[in-house]
Amino acid sequence: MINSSKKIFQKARHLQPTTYNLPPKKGFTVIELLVVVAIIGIVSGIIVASVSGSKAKGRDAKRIADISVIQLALERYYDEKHYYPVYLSSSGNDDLSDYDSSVPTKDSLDNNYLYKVLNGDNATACSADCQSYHLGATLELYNGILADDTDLNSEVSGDFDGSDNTNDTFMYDVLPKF
Ligand SMILES: [Ca+2]
Ligand SMILES: [Ca+2]
Repeated sequence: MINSSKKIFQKARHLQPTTYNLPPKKGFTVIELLVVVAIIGIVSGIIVASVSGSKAKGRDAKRIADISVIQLALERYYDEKHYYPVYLSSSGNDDLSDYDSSVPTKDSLDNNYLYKVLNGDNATACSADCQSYHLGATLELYNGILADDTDLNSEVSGDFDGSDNTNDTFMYDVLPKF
């Protein structure tokens, strides 16, 4: 073992260092640096956009879920009183949130959900003993659920326009389920 190590050492001593004719070292050119900076900018822009897009998607999912929660509470209210509350939340006495304070009335960005009581025809204004309602939330991104929502534009004073514009307005709106 010691002998073979010695032999290897002796062989290694006779090896000549190898030299290569490498071109002289150059730094990056300004253009190369600019290209790298531009690529980093584009990549980080894509990452930021996808992260903020997924956050918006999450907020929209919560809005859609909240609308279902509100609808269920509205039906419980209706079962008891045989009419829908005039407001989701206000200082008045006939509010859904007075009936059940756990029901969400705002999204995570503090925007109120949209709500208007209507008569049973879904086309005329109602102020008491209301038999229908129009409920909605503005989504941040297009969502497949918009293909099957109500899109009601009743033109009743105080009601919101439930129409969707596939470019910029994603208004998820519903009427009573039953
Ligand atoms: Ca729609
Ligand atoms: Ca709509």
